[in-house]
Amino acid sequence: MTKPWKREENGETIIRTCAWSPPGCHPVGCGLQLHVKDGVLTSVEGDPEHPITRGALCPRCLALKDVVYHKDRIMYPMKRDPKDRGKDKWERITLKEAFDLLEEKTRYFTEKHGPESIVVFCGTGREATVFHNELTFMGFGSPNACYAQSGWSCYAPRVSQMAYLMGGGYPEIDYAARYPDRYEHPGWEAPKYIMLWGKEPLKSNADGLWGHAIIDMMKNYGTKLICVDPRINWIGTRAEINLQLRPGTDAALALGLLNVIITEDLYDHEAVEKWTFGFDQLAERVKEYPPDKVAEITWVPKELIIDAARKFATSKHSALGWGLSVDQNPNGIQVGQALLALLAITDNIDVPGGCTLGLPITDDTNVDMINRAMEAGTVSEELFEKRIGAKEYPFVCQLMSTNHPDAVLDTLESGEPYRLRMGVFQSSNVIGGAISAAQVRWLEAMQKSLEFVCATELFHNATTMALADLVIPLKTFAEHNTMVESHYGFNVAFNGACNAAVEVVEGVSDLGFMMEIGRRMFPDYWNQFESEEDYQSKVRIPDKLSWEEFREIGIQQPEEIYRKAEKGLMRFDGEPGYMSTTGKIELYSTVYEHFGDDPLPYFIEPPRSPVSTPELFEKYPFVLTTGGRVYPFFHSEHRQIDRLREINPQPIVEINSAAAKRLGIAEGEWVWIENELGRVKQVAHLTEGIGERVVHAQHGWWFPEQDGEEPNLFGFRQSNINVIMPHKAIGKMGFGDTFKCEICNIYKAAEQ
Ligand SMILES: Nc1nc2c(c(=O)[nH]1)N[C@H]1C(S)=C(S)[C@@H](COP(=O)(O)OP(=O)(O)OC[C@H]3O[C@@H](n4cnc5c(=O)[nH]c(N)nc54)[C@H](O)[C@@H]3O)O[C@H]1N2
Ligand SMILES: Nc1nc2c(c(=O)[nH]1)N[C@H]1C(S)=C(S)[C@@H](COP(=O)(O)OP(=O)(O)OC[C@H]3O[C@@H](n4cnc5c(=O)[nH]c(N)nc54)[C@H](O)[C@@H]3O)O[C@H]1N2
Ligand code: SF4
Ligand SMILES: [Mo]
Repeated sequence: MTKPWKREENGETIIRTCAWSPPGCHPVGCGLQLHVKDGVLTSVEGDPEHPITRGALCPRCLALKDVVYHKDRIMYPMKRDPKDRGKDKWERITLKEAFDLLEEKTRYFTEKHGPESIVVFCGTGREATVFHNELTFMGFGSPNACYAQSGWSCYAPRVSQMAYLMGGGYPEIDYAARYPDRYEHPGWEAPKYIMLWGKEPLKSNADGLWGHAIIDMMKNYGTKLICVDPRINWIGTRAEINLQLRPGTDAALALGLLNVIITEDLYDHEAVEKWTFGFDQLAERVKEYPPDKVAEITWVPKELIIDAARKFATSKHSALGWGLSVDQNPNGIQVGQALLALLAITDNIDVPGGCTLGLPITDDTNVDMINRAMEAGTVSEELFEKRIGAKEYPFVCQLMSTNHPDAVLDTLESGEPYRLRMGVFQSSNVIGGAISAAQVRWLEAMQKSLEFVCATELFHNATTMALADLVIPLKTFAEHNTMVESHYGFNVAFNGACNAAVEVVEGVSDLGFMMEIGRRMFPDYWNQFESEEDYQSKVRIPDKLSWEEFREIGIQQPEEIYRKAEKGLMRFDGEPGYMSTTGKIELYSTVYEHFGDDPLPYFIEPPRSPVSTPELFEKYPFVLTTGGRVYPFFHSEHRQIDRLREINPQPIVEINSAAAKRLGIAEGEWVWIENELGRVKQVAHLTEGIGERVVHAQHGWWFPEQDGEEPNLFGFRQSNINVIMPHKAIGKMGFGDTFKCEICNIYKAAEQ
């Protein structure tokens, strides 16, 4: 018998809830029980009745209380005189005054310079993300929604590829996510092999895949692992095969695997015949990638490539978990295409123990807000066309409805085609945080271009200190009601209720922020919603249940249906097949061709690499990959939470032990990581788990304990790896960056 969402026990109120943000996490919605006494959160524990997490939590949720009651938390709205930017000089104001000021500035810039002069920045996965387009188009009436990672290189590339190649549906490992009885469910099968491609789900729980589900399947059902990762990470130490590739050569490796499978006739002829388009052309293309050549490119031994291909193709069924490394690669569009081909030709799509598919996304979701905004009259088609970079990068900007990140930096610097004058930061610490490359350029460009800046935040950081004129505090997920939808709706495991348990700040939730500015700017539309809960019910909760009805259910898992293409569920017209131009999964992409790229997957070297720039590589003789996730932090967050910081006190760069020895670098020493753009300092960690020619640096580093004022800005210039990540190292179609495939030199820092 499931417990109610709220109960009294031993003088405490216990609230069952799903976790989300803030503090940051992806929309995974792990199950929590929040204990409250006299209006104060006293403890946090896992919820054993949550069908997926079953009581398991990672350290960040266990430290939730430390975030909620942290001494440095922003407790009330604050404004600052623009001449004091960079100084810790804030004036407390009321929430009403904060929104009055925001409204006044929004009206001023809209009337004087056009709504396109306002740009709304948003980062990853947090609640703000699902409202980003809506807030921009229907709150501020601007077309410029910006996710500032170069090449929009997170998740969007993978989702777009699937939309272009098969009309939607995001393939995810079948870990029995949609069954209330999970692994016991009749008809579910465990994958025989899981290939983890540049993904470490134990640490990242990325997007809506829980790493511990993989452990469950390995322990209880004998599932075996193939890891494709330049590092042997924790889960890699349990893998049967590790393909330790040179960072950024993923497309070559995927094409090599396809070569083996097609040459040795290991593919599923019926699946190919019925559900794919362009197999013969693909078969021709992969001839260019025989295993010995691929071994040379990728640094993966030929025998391992052949072994992995055979095992993956001949085990019914195999699943693939594809991670961020697919996106953070200028060649990533082709990596995704080759990986989808790998699944499709081995009949591992939408089958038990293979990869499940989400249903195609319909218009009434939050994904494409533009139609709703145009209907409500908050933006016009003409205004929408003014999105920065939309004309240059249609492959990115049409489907995402946003602007192009790299084009935004160009515009901030040049004022062309028009000047961006007002910035809103909602869930993105663009300066000295995680998202942007060439961070000092972003800082200087925004200082020059943005005349008014508003940020919603939990804590001050380099972005608020350097730029904000107005700061509005955020309620954590323990302080507001919302619905978390795993995988952003692309392959939903469940929808869960996040229940408010305590009141702490004079602030807003992301939805509350949007509704308040929306009501002021576009009352005709926004006044239809009485409250945040009413909005949730009318717009987000399936079947439009009321908030009260939904929170009683708590967790709502959609039905699992395999082989949806056969059943006509992958097309809006109900016909069998997929919603692509050809009605099939396009191994040969008519859409890539239309946008001017090669319709077939191919490998291209990263812009800087031992092969593409051998002379530069002599000077910078390591391949650099960055940003592998760690338990205690979500991007730039949590650095001020002592219990979490203790786990990872300083920024760490991983170096192979033998290579470090040659360089005279010992464990725990500060080293410089240097490239053409400059250098940053991190602490060396020596390991056998990474090849001798590769290093891995952590991302998102700043030091909340240091001076926050200019010029120090919490010391981000010292250690934040994105200070030396390049601007616009993007792919031909506009997606991808080189965060996981750069080059650098490493040497001991004189001062330790
Ligand atoms: N704790 C925590 N969880 C998070 C986040 C966080 O900041 N902290 N961030 C969230 C976000 S926004 C995202 S996008 C996800 C990302 O989560 P994941 O998709 O799991 O990605 P990463 O952890 O960045 O990297 C996964 C693995 O890719 C390997 N790798 C590096 N370069 C390459 C390469 O060139 N090719 C291949 N094949 N592998 C490579 C790394 O060594 C690493 O082990 O995590 C989410 N979850
Ligand atoms: N070198 C390198 N850089 C990377 C990566 C990498 O692998 N390597 N990964 C990249 C990836 S995949 C991503 S997605 C980006 C992420 O980049 P971002 O998502 O921009 O992450 P942060 O810099 O931590 O900034 C997020 C801010 O939002 C605030 N916040 C937290 N929760 C909420 C909330 O619910 N609402 C609102 N309004 N604010 C909230 C936090 O306090 C924080 O200051 O980083 C990218 N940067
Ligand atoms: S992944 Fe970790 S931090 Fe995120 S919701 Fe789950 S337990 Fe909390
Ligand atoms: Mo991300």
